[in-house]
Amino acid sequence: MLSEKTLQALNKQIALEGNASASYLAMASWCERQGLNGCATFFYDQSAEERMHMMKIIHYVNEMDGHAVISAQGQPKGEYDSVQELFKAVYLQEKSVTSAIYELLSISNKENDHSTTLFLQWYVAEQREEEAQIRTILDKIKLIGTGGQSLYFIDQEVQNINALRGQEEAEAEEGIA
Ligand code: OFO
Repeated sequence: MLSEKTLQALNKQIALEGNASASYLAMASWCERQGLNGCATFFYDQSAEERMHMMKIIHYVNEMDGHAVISAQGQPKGEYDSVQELFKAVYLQEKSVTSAIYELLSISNKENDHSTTLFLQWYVAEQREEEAQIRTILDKIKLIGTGGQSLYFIDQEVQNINALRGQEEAEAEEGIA
């Protein structure tokens, strides 16, 4: 059974994950129009992941006899001046989701809600990985610079990350990782 405070915070997190999914979808669409196919694939996949994060919380809340509420989402930002600006926005977005997860954890701790605290551990690890991945991309973007073919090389780097991610997922499915 969830306390009212925890339920409210979890419902807020459902909205945040849903917003993140919509925001990544808009970014994917922007990248696709720019011919950045590696980046577009990255964000389409990321959007699907965020939706999965949202779904996990919805199922958890309902399993705990709460009521998972789905709130309306505003239109996500769909235009960027550069791929650099876009990835900086992603990093800020992920950091704010991490803060929201920490906030949720401090509520569940205060409420002695061990089940929710345990449930949230997965999100803590996920956020750490996501932030690290975006920092890696930002570092590469900085190294590549803004020269003539920089967009091509940035897209290639992100495509390499997609390939690695696909490989890790396949290994995890086979129980290797
Ligand atoms: Fe939901 O993983 Fe980031 O935001």
